[in-house]
Amino acid sequence: MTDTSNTIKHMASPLARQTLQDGTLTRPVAGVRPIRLLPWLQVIKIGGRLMDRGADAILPLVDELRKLLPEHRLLILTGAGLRARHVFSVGLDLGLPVGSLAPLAASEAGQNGHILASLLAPEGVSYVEHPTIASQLAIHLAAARAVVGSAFPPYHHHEFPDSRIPMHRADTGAFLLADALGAAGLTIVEDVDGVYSTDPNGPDGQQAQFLAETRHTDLAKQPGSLPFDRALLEVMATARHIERVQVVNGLVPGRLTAALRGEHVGTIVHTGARSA
Ligand code: GWN
Ligand code: ATP
Repeated sequence: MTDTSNTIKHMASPLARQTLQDGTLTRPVAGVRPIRLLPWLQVIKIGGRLMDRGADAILPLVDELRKLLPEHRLLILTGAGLRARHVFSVGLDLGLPVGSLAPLAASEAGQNGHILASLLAPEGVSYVEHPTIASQLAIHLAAARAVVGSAFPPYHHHEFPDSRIPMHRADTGAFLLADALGAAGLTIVEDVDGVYSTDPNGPDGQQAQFLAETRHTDLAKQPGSLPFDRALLEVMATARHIERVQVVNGLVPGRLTAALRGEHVGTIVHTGARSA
């Protein structure tokens, strides 16, 4: 009988003998900054509320996106808008758990993506599914200058139980993806000029002050509503790559183009990420 004991391979692995619970032990291996997977990619999140406004808002934006294609390679992610708010109110009235509400709202974001992709189809732009974004984005962006997807994170029934309304919505999903891909930037396109001290369309709108530049930590201290998910501020705190996000008004032609060229035309929000 052959003695195989000398040919058995022992894999040397620095994490093999340690608990993964102790950060001080894993840090030498896990503490390094991840590589940027798609460093040339610009991610654009289009607000669901813009899509809700129909042709008047969508067609000029489609025109602007079309003209951006020779200059940039884009992942365009869409939000859910008013239909998701309606589905939340019906679902909450029926007592549905948050893990059931999340995919219902997510599918509205997907529908907006399908609409936008259809309008950009003559330029070779298609809607790509969540699993395709996860594992085949590079090949799709090698074939086309841009693709469209849903901005919602695909958490589904994996609940974050401290809220009855899904707390990780389209803005958080877009940021998580942009940071995970190590994208060049993220621009959030809204129906307002940027972030104000209070909702400019709310009852105290007269007192709303425009914030041209701010930090995620300052916004976390600001009470009241924001034009994006509050959970976005949490994920900004632990960002690895995306150092700033610009929130711009998609109802004003040229703002998105200027933002992608590095101009300051909305609200710049600084995140917790630091340049290497
Ligand atoms: O359906 O518009 O992806 O890209 O969160 O899951 O609720 O799904 O449950 O690849 O996986 O409605 O069917 O739907 O928007 O999310 O997609 O057309 O399993 O391409 O099948 O992670 O698109 O959809 O809603 O994004 O955000 O079939 Mo839709 Mo969404 Mo399509 Mo996707 Mo969810 Mo898939 Mo998914 Mo579900
Ligand atoms: P979705 O997340 O579905 O894509 P959206 O981003 O298009 O939707 P909202 O999340 O409603 O839309 O955000 C935009 C709205 O936020 C604006 O129309 C504005 O009235 C409101 N808003 C609330 N608080 C503020 C604030 N502090 N500054 C600016 N806008 C605010």
